[in-house]
Amino acid sequence: MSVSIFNTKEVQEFLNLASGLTQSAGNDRTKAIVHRLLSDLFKAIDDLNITSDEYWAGVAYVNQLGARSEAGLLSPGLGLDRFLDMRMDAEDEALGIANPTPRTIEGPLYVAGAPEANGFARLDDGKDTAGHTLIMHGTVRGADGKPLPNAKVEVWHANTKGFYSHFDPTGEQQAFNMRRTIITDAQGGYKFQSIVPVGYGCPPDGPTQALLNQLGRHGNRPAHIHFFVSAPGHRKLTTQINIDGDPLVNDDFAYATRDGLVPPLVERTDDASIKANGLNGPFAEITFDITLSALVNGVDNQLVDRPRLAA
Ligand code: MBD
Ligand code: FE
Repeated sequence: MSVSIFNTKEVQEFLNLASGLTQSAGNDRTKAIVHRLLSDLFKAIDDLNITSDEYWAGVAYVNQLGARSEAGLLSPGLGLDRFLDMRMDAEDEALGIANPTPRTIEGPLYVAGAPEANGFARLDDGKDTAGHTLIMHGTVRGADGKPLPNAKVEVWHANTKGFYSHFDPTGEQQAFNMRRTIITDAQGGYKFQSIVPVGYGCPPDGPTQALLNQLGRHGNRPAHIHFFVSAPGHRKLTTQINIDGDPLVNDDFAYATRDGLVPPLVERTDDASIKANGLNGPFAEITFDITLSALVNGVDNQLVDRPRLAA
């Protein structure tokens, strides 16, 4: 039996009451958001005839999500991170702002406080012996197209098991392995040595993967490298590159792949290249230039403040 009570005066007044709209204390913005989300949930329960059993499974699910700290993982999995990016892109388009290097999602695994280096850094500690050496470099440019010395390039990526330091269930990685902050040199250049990462997979026994299973979806990302790039007079860029050739490049559960963010990966086997990089064997090379956008009326109008781990 299906009933529909959402539009009754009784339920509408109840929503106002439960959202605190009848109280002078509290926060008006919170009240407006809670009123809207609660109303949408009540309406969905009515429209879809969501059963009590389904509802309580949902409550238990939210608890599991918190217990496993996976809210920040489900969010990109359901496309919400990508949607927020789409909104920022649309805002930029409306303002006539170009982003020569596209933004893409931050993801849940950034850690503030990585060691800083000038111009060049080695990201990995050499202990991931399955790793294929990677040399990545490029020039950071300002909105005027000129190279930006002293720009800050924050970079973080996973190891060959798809695990990030500080979030590695094996406990194998030391703090800030494969995380660095590189300050660009006088020519706006950044460069790092690391290993080619492997794609991330959601914890197979976790609540995010459980919901994805219900949706008939996988929970894997192509191999990728994250960046925050910032410089005075410019907006902070949050982006990633995907490792070219990864079979999931166009099938990312977190929807972070974008045109312009899959630079070619070139295998270098010649002695000259190996010697020029101080290496002793073949390596992969990625060249990736980054162009920032200017502040808008003197401010970064899209700076994202979110709770982040700081070690
Ligand atoms: C990641 O490494 C990531 O970047 C995102 C968006 C989600 C899960 C793991
Ligand atoms: Fe990631």
